[in-house]
Amino acid sequence: MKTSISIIDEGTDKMPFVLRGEYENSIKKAADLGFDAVEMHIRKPGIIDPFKINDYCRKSKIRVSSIGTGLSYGLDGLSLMSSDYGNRLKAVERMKEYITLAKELDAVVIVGLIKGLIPEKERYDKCIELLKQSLYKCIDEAEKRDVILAFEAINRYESNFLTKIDEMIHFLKGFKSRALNVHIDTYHMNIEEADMCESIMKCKDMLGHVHIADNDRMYPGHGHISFDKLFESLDLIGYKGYLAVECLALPSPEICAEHSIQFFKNYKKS
Ligand code: LER
Ligand code: MN
Repeated sequence: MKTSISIIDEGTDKMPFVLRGEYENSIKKAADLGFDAVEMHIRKPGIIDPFKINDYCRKSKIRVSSIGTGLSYGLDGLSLMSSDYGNRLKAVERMKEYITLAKELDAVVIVGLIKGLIPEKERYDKCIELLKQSLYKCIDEAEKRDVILAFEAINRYESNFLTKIDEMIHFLKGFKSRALNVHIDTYHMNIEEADMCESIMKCKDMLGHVHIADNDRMYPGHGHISFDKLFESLDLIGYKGYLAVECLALPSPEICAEHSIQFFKNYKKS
């Protein structure tokens, strides 16, 4: 079981990212707590120096598991399916920057809200076509650089399509690309999936990344998700990637991070 924890430079209380502040400090904090990696949520990948990040990681003997891209949608409004050509182009360019950075950091790139949302009154098939056009460009870049794009199934209250794992698998298979993987998040699964273990089994050979949060989006162990069963299913499909804690930083980032690593340690012992 490889563990990771989400980090962000500047975040609001509502964002489900744990350690906050300068990446350098969070990387050290995560390593001191015993995490194997950090998941970096980044707004502007173009201004991040990968050599510095790799240096911080080397000093602390920790890795970067994944790069979160949602801030480009949430803060900059970029959408890979925008009906505005300029916006779509910027979203693709931003994705290419994430992919370039991910190559340097040996991390997967998460594709979640940057896919965009289908606007009310807009035709589903038109939006999906726009998304596909953008994705073909991202896939080219990802394949060229050998970077995995991990597509997150996000629950119906935050997204309005590809909310279920089944739908996501079907969508991704259509591209026939080795660069595309499914990304599951236990918080979203608890809302969308009838049987979370069964859904994990369906991801065999296609699972690229896992987010861990309890049903109330607090740290694992706070709510009622049966993580041991989910971890067994991940073992059964041979998942070798990271379990990245992405949850509300409550009651405080530090307490949340401590509870999370303790949760993983207790699981390993049992
Ligand atoms: C991002 O990974 C996520 O899970 C979404 O709910 C956006 O915050
Ligand atoms: Mn998530």
